Amino acid sequence: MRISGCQWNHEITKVKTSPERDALWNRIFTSVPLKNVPEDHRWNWIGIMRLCSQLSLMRDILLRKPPKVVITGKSQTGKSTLLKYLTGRNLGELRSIDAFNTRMSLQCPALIHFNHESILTIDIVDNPRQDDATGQAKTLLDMTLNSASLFIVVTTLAHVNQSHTIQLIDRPLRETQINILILINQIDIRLFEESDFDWENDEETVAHTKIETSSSFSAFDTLKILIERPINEIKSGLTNDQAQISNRVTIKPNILKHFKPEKESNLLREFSRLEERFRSQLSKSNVKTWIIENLI
Ligand SMILES: Nc1nc2c(ncn2[C@@H]2O[C@H](COP(=O)(O)OP(=O)(O)OP(=O)(O)O)[C@@H](O)[C@H]2O)c(=O)[nH]1
Ligand SMILES: [Mg+2]
Repeated sequence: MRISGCQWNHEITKVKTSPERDALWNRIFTSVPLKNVPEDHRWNWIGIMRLCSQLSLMRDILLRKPPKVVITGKSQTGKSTLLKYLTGRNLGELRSIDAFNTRMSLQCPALIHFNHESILTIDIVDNPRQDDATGQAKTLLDMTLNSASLFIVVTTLAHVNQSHTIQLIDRPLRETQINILILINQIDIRLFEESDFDWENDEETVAHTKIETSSSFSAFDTLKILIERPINEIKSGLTNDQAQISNRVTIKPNILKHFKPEKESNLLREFSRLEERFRSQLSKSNVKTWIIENLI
């Protein structure tokens, strides 16, 4: 980067002929090591300097405009919770006081670490719920979708059907090339309803109960059954080309932030302890992995 910023770099990378090159070389480089570079190696050096300039330019472009990841979905599905996870920013202070809803589109930078030492800089946009009657949220979404690199729709199993999800991804699927993640969030809520553990016990007892390895309840299998219907509904509800859908649309179940009560937390820990595949399928880090896979 320092090489590309030097005045001499601009001059030497413009030369066309060998005599021009050597005249400039001898004038610019008056000290070792560049002063002593033999004439037949000088074009190689100039090639490296040109590369440095190009890399520096690319870096500037990337720094000025990080890829934009746009989050949307219905009310209270976990959009702002996802923004907080990705950016570390809690935007709760920007909510209205009487209702806990996000009221405007908010853009925040996020650093995604990958391959141990690499960092990807992105902008995350959190949108207001897409189920208000004013149409304002839709306009905001249209604006933020402009120049978006990735699109995330957060939904849950609480909705009677997934027609809102289908509506939300229909346009970006038809009018853009961007890839889409549908996050089926708050899986914990339905999972607890499905599990048949003894809820009559007092909090304290349940919080320390261990599930027997021999228990017939499989959180992983239950999860598979729970998400089967919404996944099929989304896939069959989309009218776009099926190959496009399978290339561009990913559907993942998730738990972004589970219940506070001790007994639910304990149960979730137990499910994860008994079935590693359950834990890995619901891990929040899957969202980061998807972002990296789709941007790099
Ligand atoms: N149980 C459970 N609660 C969750 C999960 N993810 C988020 N929540 C909770 O769900 C509530 C709504 O989350 P938000 O992130 O504010 O939802 P939102 O989609 O931004 O809501 P709006 O801005 O109103 O559209 C909060 O109380 C979260 O703590 C989850 O995976 N499980
Ligand atoms: Mg919100």
